[in-house]
Amino acid sequence: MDNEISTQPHGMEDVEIQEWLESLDSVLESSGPEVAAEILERLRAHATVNGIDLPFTANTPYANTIPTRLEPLFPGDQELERRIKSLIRWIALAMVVRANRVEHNIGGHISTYASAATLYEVGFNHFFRARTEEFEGDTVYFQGHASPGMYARAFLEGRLSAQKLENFRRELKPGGGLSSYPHPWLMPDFWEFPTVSMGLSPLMAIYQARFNRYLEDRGLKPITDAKVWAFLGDGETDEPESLGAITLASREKLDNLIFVVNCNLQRLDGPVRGNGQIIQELESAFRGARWNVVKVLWGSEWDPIFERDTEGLLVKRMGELVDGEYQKLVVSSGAYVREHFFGSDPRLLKLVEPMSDESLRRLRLGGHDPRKVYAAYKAAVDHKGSPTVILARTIKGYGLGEAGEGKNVTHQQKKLNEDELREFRSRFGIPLNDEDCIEVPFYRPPEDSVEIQYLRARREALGGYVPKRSVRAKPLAADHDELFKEFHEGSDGREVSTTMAFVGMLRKMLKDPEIGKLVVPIVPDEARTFGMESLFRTAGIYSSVGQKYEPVDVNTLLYYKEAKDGQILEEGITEAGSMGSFIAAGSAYATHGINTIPFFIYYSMFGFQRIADFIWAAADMRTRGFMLGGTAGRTTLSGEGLQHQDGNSQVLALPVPNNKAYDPAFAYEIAVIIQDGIRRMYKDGENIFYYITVMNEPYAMPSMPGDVKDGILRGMYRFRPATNPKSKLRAQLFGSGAILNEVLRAQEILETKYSVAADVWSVTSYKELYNDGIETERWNRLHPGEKPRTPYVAKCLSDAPGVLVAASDYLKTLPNMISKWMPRRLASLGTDGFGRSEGRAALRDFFEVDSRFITLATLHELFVDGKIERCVLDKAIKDLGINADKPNPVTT
Ligand SMILES: Cc1ncc(C[n+]2csc(CCOP(=O)(O)OP(=O)(O)O)c2C)c(N)n1
Ligand SMILES: [Mg+2]
Repeated sequence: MDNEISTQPHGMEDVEIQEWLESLDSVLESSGPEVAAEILERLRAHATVNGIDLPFTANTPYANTIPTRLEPLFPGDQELERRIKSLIRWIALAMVVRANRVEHNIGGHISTYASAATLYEVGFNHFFRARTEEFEGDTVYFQGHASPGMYARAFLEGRLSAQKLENFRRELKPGGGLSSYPHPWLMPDFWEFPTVSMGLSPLMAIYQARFNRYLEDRGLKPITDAKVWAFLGDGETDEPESLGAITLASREKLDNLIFVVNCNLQRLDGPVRGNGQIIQELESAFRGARWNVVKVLWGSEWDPIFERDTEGLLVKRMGELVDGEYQKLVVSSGAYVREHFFGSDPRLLKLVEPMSDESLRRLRLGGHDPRKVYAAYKAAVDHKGSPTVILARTIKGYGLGEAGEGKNVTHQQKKLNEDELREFRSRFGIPLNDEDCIEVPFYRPPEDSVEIQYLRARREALGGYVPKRSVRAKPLAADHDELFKEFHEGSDGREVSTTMAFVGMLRKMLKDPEIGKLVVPIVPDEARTFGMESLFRTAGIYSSVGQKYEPVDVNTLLYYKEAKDGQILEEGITEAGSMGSFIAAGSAYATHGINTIPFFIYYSMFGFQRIADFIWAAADMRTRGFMLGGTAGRTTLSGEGLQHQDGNSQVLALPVPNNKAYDPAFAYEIAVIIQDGIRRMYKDGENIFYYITVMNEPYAMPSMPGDVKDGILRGMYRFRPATNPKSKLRAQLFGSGAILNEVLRAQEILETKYSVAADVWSVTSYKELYNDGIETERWNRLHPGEKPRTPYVAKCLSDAPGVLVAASDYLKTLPNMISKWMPRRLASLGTDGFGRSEGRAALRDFFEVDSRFITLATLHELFVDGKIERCVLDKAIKDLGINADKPNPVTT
């Protein structure tokens, strides 16, 4: 095992090693740890030069990182803090037990908080600074499953009523309840960060800490020593996102970031690493990534034993055990510990000879000892130059005894029987008699009790209560008619893509006196793909160290300019990380009171499809801003094939309730959507965010045909009516995004070749139309006595004659889902199926969404209605060059 330290080097006398150790001790004493470290480093280099092959290890021994002699004095009243913590333990447990008595299987977690109580309480009493007028405050990501503990504390603080606690996990009860986990959407005055989808919060915290530096470097907020704390489970670190961004944190020297990993060695089903050591594994990962790692393994009761152990036997023994053994040991009797742990070596046994079995049983782990935890936190906040991770050993279900302490089933434990409740009560000294305690009341000492007074005083000293969410940014004026006007006028025949049009708007927004500074462009290594490289030079790419090299392209106009006050967040190839920045920037109106407006532009297939859960968390967090899915559309992106061609994202955006999803075709549509979005989010304070697909197919951008703004925003408007509305053969064609041009071509073919007069509608958002439809239906259902309302789609089409045909570059389900509000049957064309490596024309033929297929679908609808003869249809298939026996793109 990596952390083994040998006590019997080959052929070396004990006395020799003792001499080496003593001289190191004396250097430590006389010159301090830095000099001692320097000597060791020199020795290591010297050994390597002389051919000694030292094995690589990123691990330190299985021991506390901070030696007892360097522990700071604990500044609080330890006994009082213990009593407060015990009360919180009781209330947190009571919430879960009571909730499950009323509603069987309502759930909740006892054992997570039980193991983490000391980790949180030391933070609450001594470290977490609240947001105040004068100070931005620390940012804390609370582990989702520990939420009962946070509620219990807020109850003691007088911030949550007993009724709210009673309704834990029963939010729909009269008077409201408490959400199961941290959800800003559900408790917007309390929770700031959704953390319960495991693995998201570590990454979000890293990007939050980096964004804080970005705001400082760009002069948008003062430089402070505010910290970002993230509390995670050890099992949670298996999620790839958890450790996925840790090198960014060290590269950026984020010493404003502290991870606390609650190492109870268990996850839901059983041990995290039964056959290994999760703490050592995490230590090497974080040390390898150049984090400052602080291990808090053993409580103060162990200190005298270590002191007696001059041979390093104890550390060696500790390094030998696997977590599965530890899990058993820490909840076993003193006699068992003596036999199975110390009994492996008579010298070890001797170390604990003076101790009774009872005192062996009471040897605490580091994460349950406030003094050790305080020392670790203090070291973390004082540390400079790199982020810190604290690996704190605890017991899952601490204090639950037979009800689940350290047991594999403990994660799911929600009920305690009478004996177990009494035992828990006694163990933590809750002042309730045998009878009362069975009711598991939310016991709160009187307001003037020392406990409540102390608790309040500590929070007062730290600026107020945590967690607490408030919107602190002032609304913008958001008067941007001038800014967006030019985009209403079309491109004068010049062929541009909607991406280029968007980049033009972004460039202009960056110069705007009100929002210029607030715009945060975010890109995951795709700026050139989107033609954004001109912004490198003008806006600069953010780098906390500026630019230490002369870029290879310095002589070109658009050189790669990195700068300390650069505005663009060029994240590299990480959509997840970019989303972390998007969330930090899009929630800064609350976290920092700053209205930063993120524009995150990325390859559309790698958004909702790849990082949907981050998007869901962003939605929960009331994040504001614009996500732009670039190179969108299954047939618009040519050549790239199955993995890149996106016909999905507009569908995948449907489930996110507060996400506005648009598939615009023209520059003026984008301008209208963005201008209105800024107004809604940053002036009116709506908790929405936008997803806009932009394409790379160039075509002439038309000017806005009259005042269609309302239609653009609501989801559809008539873009080009038929020239001959009196025609006998009529149709309504619906197109979106780049496929709108195919629809317009079909309109022409239908008119010139088949005498069909078609109106063309631009459908900018099927999602908006769908939401309007279901809301109207709902209202009508609930108000049968009132005049029924009409869905917007139905209103638009009330006097629109003819057959109905829709075509989009996304799944057919999009048009289909609004067809029920249309006056007649709808034929839908879309791009269900895998993409292909091909050019646009071939792709549109393959997926049957080009002008010929739209024409055919229209004629077919007319045929079904008995308006045209079969022979017209047969001839059309031939004339249009359609292969009727081509394979079905959905299944090939
Ligand atoms: C992404 C995700 N997958 C699964 C779960 C379900 N889940 C909730 S808690 C848990 C175990 C947590 O173990 P750990 O991270 O060690 O936390 P502990 O409770 O031990 O502190 C699991 C699997 C989840 N919340 N999120
Ligand atoms: Mg765990």
